[in-house]
Amino acid sequence: METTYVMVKPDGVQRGLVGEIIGRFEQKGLKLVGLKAVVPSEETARTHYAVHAERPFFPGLIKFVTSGPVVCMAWAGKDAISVARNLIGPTNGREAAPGTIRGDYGMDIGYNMIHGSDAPETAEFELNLWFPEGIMQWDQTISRWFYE
Ligand code: IDP
Ligand code: MG
Repeated sequence: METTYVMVKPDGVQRGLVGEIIGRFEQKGLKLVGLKAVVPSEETARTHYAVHAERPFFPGLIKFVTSGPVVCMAWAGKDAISVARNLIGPTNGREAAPGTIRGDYGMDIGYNMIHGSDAPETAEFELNLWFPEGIMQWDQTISRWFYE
């Protein structure tokens, strides 16, 4: 079992896509183990995207992601990191396949509505960053109908 960090970015919140996005993860069979909305501090945003600090789009990305509320989520399940990335789709919405979140709702690289951790190490780092209080442990009784 893995846990991944997923975040609806300010454009997704502004566009009223929070319910739609959460619904996709629920219907897929992932288990919700963390959920909150925050307006990110500049420090948290810079730490989250530190790997991109030298890229030309970095200042704009930090301005964008701190511009309003984001919805922070932790989702658990078998291979949750890749399952979530597959639901999200590639970075550029114009190139993302229909059926993915970015493919269905996005038209750009920067405004792509949602973040998902890309590896176990980044998931752990991001979960600690956004959920320092920890995430939930609970028994999802329906999970036996998702896994053989
Ligand atoms: P990912 O979110 O699909 O993992 P990354 O390459 O890790 O994509 O980039 C992180 C985020 O930075 C993207 O989701 C997007 O919001 C933003 N970003 C990446 N490349 C560009 C760009 O060329 N212009 C503007 N924003 C970008
Ligand atoms: Mg990335």
